[in-house]
Amino acid sequence: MSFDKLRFAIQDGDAAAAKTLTSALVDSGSVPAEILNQAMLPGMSVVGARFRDREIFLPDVLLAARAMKAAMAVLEPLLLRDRVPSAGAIVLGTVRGDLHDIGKNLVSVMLQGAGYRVVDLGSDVEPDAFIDAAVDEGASVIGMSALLTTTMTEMAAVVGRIRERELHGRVRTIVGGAAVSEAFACEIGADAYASDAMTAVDRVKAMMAANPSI
Ligand code: B1M
Repeated sequence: MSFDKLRFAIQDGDAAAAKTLTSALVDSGSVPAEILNQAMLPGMSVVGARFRDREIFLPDVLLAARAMKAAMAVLEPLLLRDRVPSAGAIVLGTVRGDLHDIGKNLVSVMLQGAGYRVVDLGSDVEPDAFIDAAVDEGASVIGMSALLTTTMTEMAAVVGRIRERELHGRVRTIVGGAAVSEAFACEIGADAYASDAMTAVDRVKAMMAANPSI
């Protein structure tokens, strides 16, 4: 079965079809990471471009997001299947004012798949809530996602609060999301940047190796 049908189901916001097609692809032996990278993510990219070009509107994006989540629900257990025992804890969330959580959820699944315990705070997370959770959970890494140019500045607020609370060097930060770049991460003093979920795992591994817990 081709990946195109699933890509179209996500673009069209058809959650039932997205779920059925993902299950069918899995049953026919397709590799979960390929389903994700060759059908689901390209589908969301098309949705983003169409929304930007005003070819579709917010309700269409919401439907596409639901379809993406329905497909992810099928893949998630498979991506987590080979999980190894916890290699450390990481606090993860989407920053204050930002409700986009699909990419953050993907990062969470990949990190869990790599053996990390993820404390997922959800979306619209206050700066100090990230830090409180890291202290409470003994997590040496805080991961932040931002999709809006208006909310990416919240990442700088978290980095600033880590310094003010004298936790710098003990709690490290990784940032990502469509609005964020390597240059921005450097500018705000974040410890790492990742453009995608797989790279996020590599960056977290490197940080955890240097500093497994606070
Ligand atoms: Co919104 N939205 N949205 N949206 N939305 C964008 C981000 C936008 C680029 C669309 C566009 O104009 N082309 C635009 C932002 C423009 C800007 O700021 N420059 C936009 C806008 C404007 C808005 C609203 C303001 C619209 C409005 O109300 N007028 C509004 C804001 C609401 C809010 O947050 N306060 C809004 C709302 C929504 C929905 C609720 C409808 C829905 C979100 C549903 C949800 O997440 N539960 C939505 C969606 C779906 C999108 C697009 C189309 C798709 C985002 C997505 O899920 N992509 C998006 C367009 C786009 O990004 N091209 C858009 C798939 C996902 C897998 O990718 O999240 O980038 P992404 O994650 C990647 C990497 O970035 C990285 O790994 C992931 C996988 O490889 N990554 C990390 C992500 N987090 C990471 C963290 C890391 C490391 C890597 O370390 C911790």
